[in-house]
Amino acid sequence: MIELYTADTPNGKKITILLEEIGCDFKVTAVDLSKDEQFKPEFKKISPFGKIPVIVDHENQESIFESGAILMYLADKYNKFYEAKDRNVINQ
Ligand SMILES: N[C@@H](CCC(=O)N[C@@H](CS)C(=O)NCC(=O)O)C(=O)O
Repeated sequence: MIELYTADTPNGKKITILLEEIGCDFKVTAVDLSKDEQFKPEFKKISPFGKIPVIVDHENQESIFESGAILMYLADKYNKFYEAKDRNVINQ
């Protein structure tokens, strides 16, 4: 299961959109930026720059930050929307 730490921002929403389109099991954990929750030491263990979005893949305990890196990880893991032959174009 994927856990998404996010807030109501475009960078956060783009991960939710991909997770919905993939149709995989995921859980959302809200991070309240207005309360500086992104700077809590516990959160900074998975997001060293204190930013959302971040995911934790509970299948392998891997955590990933940076929305582009998250999109690539998820598309690769679930083998959707990320054809090997089109990757350079998609990455742009
Ligand atoms: N390049 C990063 C940007 C992440 C980012 O700027 N996140 C913002 C919300 S969209 C954030 O966490 N802001 C809180 C802060 O800077 O304190 C990405 O694409 O994930």
